[in-house]
Amino acid sequence: MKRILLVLVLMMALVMLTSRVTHAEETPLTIGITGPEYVAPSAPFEVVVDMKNAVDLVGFQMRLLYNVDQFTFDGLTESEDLTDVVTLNSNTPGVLTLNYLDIDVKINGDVDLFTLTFIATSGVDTTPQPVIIEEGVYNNEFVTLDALDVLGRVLDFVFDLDSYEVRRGLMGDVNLDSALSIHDAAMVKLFSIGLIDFDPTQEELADVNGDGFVSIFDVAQIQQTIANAE
Ligand SMILES: [Ca+2]
Ligand SMILES: [Ca+2]
Repeated sequence: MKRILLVLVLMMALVMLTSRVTHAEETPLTIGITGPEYVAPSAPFEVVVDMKNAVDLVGFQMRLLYNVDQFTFDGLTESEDLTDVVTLNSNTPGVLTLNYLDIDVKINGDVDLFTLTFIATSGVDTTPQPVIIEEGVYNNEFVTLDALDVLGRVLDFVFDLDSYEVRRGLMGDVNLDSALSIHDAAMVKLFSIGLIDFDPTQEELADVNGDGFVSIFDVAQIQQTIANAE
């Protein structure tokens, strides 16, 4: 009887040990996005969709949504980290469906997936807006190959897309005419020496070098940008 108990205890210990190994905490596969903090009204801008903590990944299918009132989709450029073609369906405004598979190349670690180009609608909007979010109803899938080259689904993945937001406005364009000119440079100069007032939107647009202050350095950068455009 004692021996049977001992065997039972040993078996239980073994099961617990095994399950601890199998369920070891792993950082989930995360799909994220990076891009500019401000985007110019009516101008194209790029956001990079990346993947973190990939383990022997060979493919994915996912559907992403964007706000058609704020942005127009203007194309996809595939990352050099990918070895096959990303198939994109963007026929429905506001919806991007993406597919990728290359079973010959395993993706590991942190990689860029693709760059999406959007065009912001006109006007200034200092309220931060998410550019793309996950389509939660869609069956998003990520596919791995194990050591025996057996295909498997990644069940533990996270979309971190709506934490990235942009504000619409052309940096330096403090007179809000959607163009950068010497009038803007002059106004920023007058504000930096306290001769005129700006509203909060103008003050944010005036800090073109992003150091938190409106100064003569911003004026110089705006003048440089105008000179380079000529
Ligand atoms: Ca302007
Ligand atoms: Ca500044």
